[in-house]
Amino acid sequence: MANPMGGTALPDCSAEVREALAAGRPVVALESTIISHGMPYPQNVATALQVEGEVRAHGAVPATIAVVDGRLKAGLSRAEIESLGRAGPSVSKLSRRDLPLAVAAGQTGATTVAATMIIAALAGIRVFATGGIGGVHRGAGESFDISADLLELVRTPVAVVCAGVKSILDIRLTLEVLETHGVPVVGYGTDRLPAFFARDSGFAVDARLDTPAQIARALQAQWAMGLRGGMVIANPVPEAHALPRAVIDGAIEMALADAAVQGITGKAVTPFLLARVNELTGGNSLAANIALILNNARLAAAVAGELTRLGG
Ligand code: PSU
Ligand code: MN
Repeated sequence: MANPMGGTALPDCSAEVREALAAGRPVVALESTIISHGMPYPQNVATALQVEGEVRAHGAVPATIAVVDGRLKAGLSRAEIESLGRAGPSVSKLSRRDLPLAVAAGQTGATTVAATMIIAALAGIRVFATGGIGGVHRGAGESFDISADLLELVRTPVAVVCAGVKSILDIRLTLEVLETHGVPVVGYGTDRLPAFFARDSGFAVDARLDTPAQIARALQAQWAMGLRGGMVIANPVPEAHALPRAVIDGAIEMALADAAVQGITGKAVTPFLLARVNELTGGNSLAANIALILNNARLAAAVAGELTRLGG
């Protein structure tokens, strides 16, 4: 039997995820690079489990996604989450191009937004919550460094609920790429694209939608037309946890300078910048990071619920 992407491979779903999908109940995909590379241990494991709890508390089943011993997984055990979190950045970071190689070699790795979208789509999951997506890096005119996350949003039908785009990236160019390829960027309760730690990046979104039901209807309309891609659902960090622009901008400038001096390139760039910004901003940014992920998990659960009510 063909999977939804036209191939034959299907992910291993946890019993809970399998039963929910079979019964048409809402499921929310969660990524694992945020666990291994996005936050320090042990807060990464505690947060991953808390995010799963938040999805459940809002009526959906969480499916944390990774590759374990060469198997595509949708729904990790506590022990698997603990092991990815403990291993941290020593775990492979798997994006689209890494997936076939990891499967063939029987490897274990954490999935980026792109790879998580692929495995979610294979499992039949349509809504995904994370912190921030990858995008066009500053200086991409020279480096050509554009995250595979953007091209995955172009071709894979999964809605990504995030807190916008972190300003380690060139936000203007990231929006241009999404526009060129026809990926809608929606603001939840806002006209402004959030910039992860900040509620306003200085750029507008394509549309403001104020309820999960409106978001679900937009997704249903997109997929009913046969437009295959995803959608960015940008959900601003809760007011109480937003960080001042000056604090963040200073840390980002320093992190970018350090990356240039150390000659960091390729898939190492984003994890390096994330870790450096986390170090430089300390506990405040970690608290904001946790708060915004929980906030995204709640919205994603509500959107997934509305989507199942629409029969999507
Ligand atoms: N941006 C964040 N937090 C993250 C990431 C990006 O603010 O954790 C991670 C996600 O897993 C994302 C990946 O998919 O980095 C993008 O990496 P790259 O730029 O190499 O495609
Ligand atoms: Mn890159």
